[in-house]
Amino acid sequence: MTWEKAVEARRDEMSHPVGIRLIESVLSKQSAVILSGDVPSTKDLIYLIEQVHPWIAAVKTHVDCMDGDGEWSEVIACCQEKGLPIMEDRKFADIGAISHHQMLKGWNIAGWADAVTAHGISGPDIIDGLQDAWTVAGRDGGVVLLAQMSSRGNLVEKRLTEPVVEMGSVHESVIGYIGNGSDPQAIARLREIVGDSQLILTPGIHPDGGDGKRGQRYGSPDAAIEAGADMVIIGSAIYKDAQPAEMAKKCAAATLNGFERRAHG
Ligand code: 6AU
Repeated sequence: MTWEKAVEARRDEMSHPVGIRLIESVLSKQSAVILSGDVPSTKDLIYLIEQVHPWIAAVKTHVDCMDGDGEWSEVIACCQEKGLPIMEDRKFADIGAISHHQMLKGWNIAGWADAVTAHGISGPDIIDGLQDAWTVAGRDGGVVLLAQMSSRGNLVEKRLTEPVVEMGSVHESVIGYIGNGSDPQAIARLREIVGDSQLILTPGIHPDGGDGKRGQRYGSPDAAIEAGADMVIIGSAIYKDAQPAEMAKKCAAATLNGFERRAHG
């Protein structure tokens, strides 16, 4: 089976419009890379996206980590122009009512994010709170719950993986989960629990593997996809490289290789 057939099969298993859109983006961009745009400013982010957009399928943001030397609306416009869905990595964790407000006030995340990350620690009402905010904004949006983490010693993987997936599996708005990209065996275990109807997106990805700063751990993009991830989230490996476009291209090719290996494995 080719990588294309393997990804088309994944698209057919999705039911949420945002899940379908993400997988269609993988097909059209021939890349399962989500760019984690953790650069210092909006200008830097736009410059980075301009360089690497042919080899990425989506952009993940930390809107609250940007120096305001430009308008956030320019980042949104840039992603829209390149056909890139945006996932805001807000890691919502509060009660449902406050998460709802956090989506609509401040950065007005519901107004532009196609997906957001959230912890399951506060219980299932957080998902309704986030979903209702998109309804108010008149937009489709999908929640990605943290079922594992890539950081050393995290408690999510120790205690919460099964309960989080149990919570997310009964909720239409949950399009998928964050998995631990540094550990292919952990990804394979997560895939077994999740099944095929939801996505697994994995940060903690660097072609060189090894450990990153402040407890971050890395695995390779092809191994993560082969183990069961649908898309890999890559930040510093791309934006710190001397040639970000070349690195993005290399990572994109590795993800397709991962799909082929999974199909033949
Ligand atoms: O590729 P990096 O290490 O430069 O960046 C990884 C990105 C960062 C983290 O906030 C995020 O991925 N992340 C997440 C997410 C996406 O939720 C979870 C996690 O366990 N580890 C992780 O690094 O923007």
